[in-house]
Amino acid sequence: MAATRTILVAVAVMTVLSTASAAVYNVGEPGGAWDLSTNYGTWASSRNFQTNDQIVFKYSPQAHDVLEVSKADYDSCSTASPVTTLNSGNDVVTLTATGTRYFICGFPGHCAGGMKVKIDVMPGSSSSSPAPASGPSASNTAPPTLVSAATNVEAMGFGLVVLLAVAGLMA
Ligand code: CU1
Repeated sequence: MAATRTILVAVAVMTVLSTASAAVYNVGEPGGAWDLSTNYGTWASSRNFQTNDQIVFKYSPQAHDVLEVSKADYDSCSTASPVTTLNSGNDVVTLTATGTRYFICGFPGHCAGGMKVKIDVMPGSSSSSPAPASGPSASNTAPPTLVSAATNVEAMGFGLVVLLAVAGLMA
């Protein structure tokens, strides 16, 4: 029984560690939303996005949508080949990996009018390695970080299996 309790505590600690750093950001808030009047450069630069955080685009689907695009399409406001198209009006995007992600509005003229946001995703604080201070050129550090993110996901999955096994034993 003591062993069971130890496992439960370990699982609880692991769960807390793996979720403590996740944050949810409503794009443009406070003071704005996913609209034509928010300066997203200012909005994004004052926030520190980390892996496992979520960003939420809230808007009227009749007025806007959200396209995730490549850097080139972001720069040129091209809507021709989006990576992903979101149009629910309440779109949740989980920042699963480090790197930069690019989002624009696909409605004619809206991207050129300022509806474009780029999200630089840094390693989460649950990672044991310190966040690189290199900023925009951080893309060359992506491979090791991706490995560590995968390990975290595996650890979470393992924790879940242990929890289920313990629950089975106790039932
Ligand atoms: Cu729009």
